[in-house]
Amino acid sequence: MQKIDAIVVGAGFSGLYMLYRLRELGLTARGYEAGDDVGGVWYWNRYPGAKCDIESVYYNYTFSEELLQEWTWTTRYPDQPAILGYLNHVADRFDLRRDIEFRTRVVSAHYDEGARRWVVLTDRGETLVARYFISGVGCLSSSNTPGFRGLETFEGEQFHTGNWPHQPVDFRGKRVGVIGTGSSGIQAIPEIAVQAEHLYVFQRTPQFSTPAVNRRYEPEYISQIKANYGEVKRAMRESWAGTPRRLPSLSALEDSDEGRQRTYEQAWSAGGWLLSTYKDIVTNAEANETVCEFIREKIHGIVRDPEVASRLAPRHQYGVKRPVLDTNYFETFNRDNVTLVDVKADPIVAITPDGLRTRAQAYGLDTLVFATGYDAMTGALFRIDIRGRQGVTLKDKWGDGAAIRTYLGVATSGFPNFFTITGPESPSVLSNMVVSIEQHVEWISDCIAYMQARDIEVIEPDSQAEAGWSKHCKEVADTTLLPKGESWYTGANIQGKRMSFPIYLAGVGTYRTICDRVAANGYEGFTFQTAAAAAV
Ligand code: NA7
Repeated sequence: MQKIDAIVVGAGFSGLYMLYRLRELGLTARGYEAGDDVGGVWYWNRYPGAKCDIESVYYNYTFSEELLQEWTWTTRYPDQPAILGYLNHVADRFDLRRDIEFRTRVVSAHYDEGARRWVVLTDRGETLVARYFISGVGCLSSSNTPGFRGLETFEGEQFHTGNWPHQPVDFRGKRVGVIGTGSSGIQAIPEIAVQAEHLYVFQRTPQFSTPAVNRRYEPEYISQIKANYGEVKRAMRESWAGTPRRLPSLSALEDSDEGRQRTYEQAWSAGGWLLSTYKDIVTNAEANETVCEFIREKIHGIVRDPEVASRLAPRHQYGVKRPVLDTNYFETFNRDNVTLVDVKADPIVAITPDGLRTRAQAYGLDTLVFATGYDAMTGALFRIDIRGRQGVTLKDKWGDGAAIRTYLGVATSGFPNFFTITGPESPSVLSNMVVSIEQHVEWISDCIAYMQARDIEVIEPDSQAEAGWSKHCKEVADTTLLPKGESWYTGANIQGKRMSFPIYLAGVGTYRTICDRVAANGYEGFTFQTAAAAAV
């Protein structure tokens, strides 16, 4: 049985940087990754059109000035191959692969209270003992394929966007069905439509999507950013969402009708989300409705068939389901080879050997694409049998009707020396993930360095501090429209999952200040034990 200092699960943005920092501290660390190589979600999400909707120049690590200077993004929004290329470059540059076991899943991690160590078992039968157990599993990495009746009988090819083959899929001459119109479906649909003989889009909930207006970067812009990365980095870290953009101080309701129209038109033409057009888009239902109305009108302006346009026009509030950025999504429904099927009105009853059957009709299909999303936030953590003190599983503590409880979204009581990078109740998916990941990794490694320097062996949040954090997280979320939405944010997309809103919404700048204050105050809210087991 091998003994090491730390085990890190996942080799995406989180795992790679965590390994780098642990190595800097002189610790022995091992990473485990189910994929063949580095990349995390960007390793698996290879579907046509897969792209990040944070602008490239902000979607990278900022810890190394040399890395910032030597890497050059070519387009405003990075596509999957570009991001995977970047992460491969990082892994090579810092020689990280030598500490990672690929094609290996962590099956279980049990805390041994006597030894004060995590005993970790992999699907290759390897057992390791480590002081620290660190999750870099990501928030959107446990894919969800609904249990449609007859799924296994389908005789054509089927794919999930979150686990796409390495070779391009050829849709030419095929009748293709895409189920799901979230970010993945909306990115893939225009790309598949230009190849397929016919594309059927099975939509349950229409989604708000605005143009990305992706483009190649001008070399002058890149030079300017590179010359100012220090300032850009500071602005990202102090911001709400992890990009330098600031929220305006004007309410949508204070502006005139013409002013609002102008603002929304400008934002639509510039590309990107319309969330930060006014200060109260996600906090005030009336303000929110003004932007919903604008986007619905745009959809009616783009889609020629008014009936199809109506079916594509969302009725929920903008932002309560994650809004999407697209390239030619609504335009795609003007093509003769594309059919929109409303599966809320006419639900899917079964997958059949030769296609799919809704209540009213049968659709012959050669290829089925599931763009049906993820068991977000907790799904990937629950896939591992994680047991803390007294054998309590993380699932017992957080799942099956119990509520998620964390301290700062980075640790949870009863699970000593267990850290969750961008865990539930941190800003995570409502921020630029890379900024949040860097902040968590740096906070965790500083904490470990603090412990090592003081001969502290065990850290664990106390349950009162934890209850306080969860309450605060909920209070902040309740000032917005988001917790009531039926979305993967709240777990409403997974049958039987308890609805909650485990995302800290005060913004990455505020969150960083709180985490830094906790550290500066000797990690207040945590308890420590020294090697001699005396509480300090
Ligand atoms: P999402 O955003 O969860 O979208 C999943 C889509 O699949 C959504 O349209 C769902 O409809 C639909 N869905 C899920 N289950 C079913 C069933 N049973 N029948 C029909 N349709 C279904 O996942 P994505 O992969 O697109 O995006 C996830 C995130 O990754 C994204 O937000 C970015 O942050 C990156 P619903 O809306 O639930 O009615």
